[in-house]
Amino acid sequence: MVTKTPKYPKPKSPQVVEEDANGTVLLERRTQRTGPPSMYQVVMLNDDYTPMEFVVMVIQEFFGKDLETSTQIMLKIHLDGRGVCGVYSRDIAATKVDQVMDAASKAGHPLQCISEPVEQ
Ligand code: TYC
Repeated sequence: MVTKTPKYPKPKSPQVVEEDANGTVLLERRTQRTGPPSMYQVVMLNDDYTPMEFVVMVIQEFFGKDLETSTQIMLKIHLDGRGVCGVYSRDIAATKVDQVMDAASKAGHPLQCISEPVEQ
């Protein structure tokens, strides 16, 4: 099979072409966004029952934060209702959520954790 190489370069991003009433052609360059977002944040939610020490331990163990950082994140969740524990690819974020939820339910705590796409 013969494949021809195009003689002109492909546009770097799609262009929207419009023509106004005077016949003027308008080109607009837009950044191409296809596919799902690439990074996800793991967000822990506050509740009234999970002990603070347990939350700090979970953040240290599953998100690799030191004691001081984990304590700060826990206090932010306690005060604001939610806090980001880490940012990962979609699969790793989902695994972190599973690990946290599993550890919490085994310990009998209602701690909740979710993952969500990072706002771009
Ligand atoms: N609010 C809980 C308490 O006062 C502590 C807590 C912090 C619970 C963070 C969950 O994600 C959480 N014991």
